[in-house]
Amino acid sequence: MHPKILVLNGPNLNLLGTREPTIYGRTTLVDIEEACRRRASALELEVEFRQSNHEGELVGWIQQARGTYQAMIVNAGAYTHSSIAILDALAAADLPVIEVHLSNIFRREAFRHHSYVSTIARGMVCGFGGFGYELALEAAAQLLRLAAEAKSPGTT
Ligand code: CA2
Repeated sequence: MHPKILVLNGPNLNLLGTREPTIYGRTTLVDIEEACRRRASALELEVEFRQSNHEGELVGWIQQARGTYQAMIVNAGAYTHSSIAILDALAAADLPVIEVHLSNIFRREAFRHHSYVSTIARGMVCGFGGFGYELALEAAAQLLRLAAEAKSPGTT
């Protein structure tokens, strides 16, 4: 069985490709999900791709991730900069987290420069649009390979 990766998307990301193309481009979230599926299959990973506009729903999904998924890729949208509830849930899940943002949050307004998610993430990809999700999958695959190798040296 392939390792399972949960890809979580926060509020307003369902609007991708339909509004504000100068900031977020013309790619839709469905396009990004399809690209993730192709990349995951090449990397021998399984992906579950979800989006919610509700903080509590995201927290619920994160709480349920333990035991089912081996890593999470998280674009918490605006909750990145505000949600201690999402941070606490991610910390409790105790799974490797890779943070993704479409835009380079450090080139934008000062309030986007702080990320609660970053305080527990293994790493962050930002500024590469939807392609960043594929880079995050590559990083997840590598993290999981290294963890498997550390557990049973010489068998992978
Ligand atoms: O760059 C990112 O991926 C963000 O997580 C996107 C969030 C923003 O609040 C973060 O600071 C950075 C916003 C997502 C909103 O997406 C929209 C897409 C199209 C039209 C309107 C909003």
